[in-house]
Amino acid sequence: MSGVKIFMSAVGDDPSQEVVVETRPKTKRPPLYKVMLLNDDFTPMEFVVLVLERFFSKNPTQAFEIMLTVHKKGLAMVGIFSHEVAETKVSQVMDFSRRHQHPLQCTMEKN
Ligand code: TYC
Repeated sequence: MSGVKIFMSAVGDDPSQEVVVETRPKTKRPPLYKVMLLNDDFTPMEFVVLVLERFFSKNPTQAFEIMLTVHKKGLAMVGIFSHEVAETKVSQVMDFSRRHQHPLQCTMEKN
């Protein structure tokens, strides 16, 4: 345990009566969020591969494999990020897809 030690005197100022209370660390790690890509029947496979390369820094082989997993299983996790970064990725994918008139859906969920 790496908490702050609190020294308190139980009985007046008598140092022999001192007790040590070790607290739990108060710094909690922020939660992480999975970003998921969802399948649909209309978005072209090449477009999904492009999204994975552009917004998730996947190489062409990784991007193709993830796209195929989504196509076959219905969805796949494409990355895990802080809340702020996950929200940005979801917005970027949704905006990009909408601009190209594809129904591709991207969501985030608490890990
Ligand atoms: N199912 C789509 C097709 O057959 C391809 C696709 C893959 C769409 C992954 C979305 O997240 C997706 N054209």
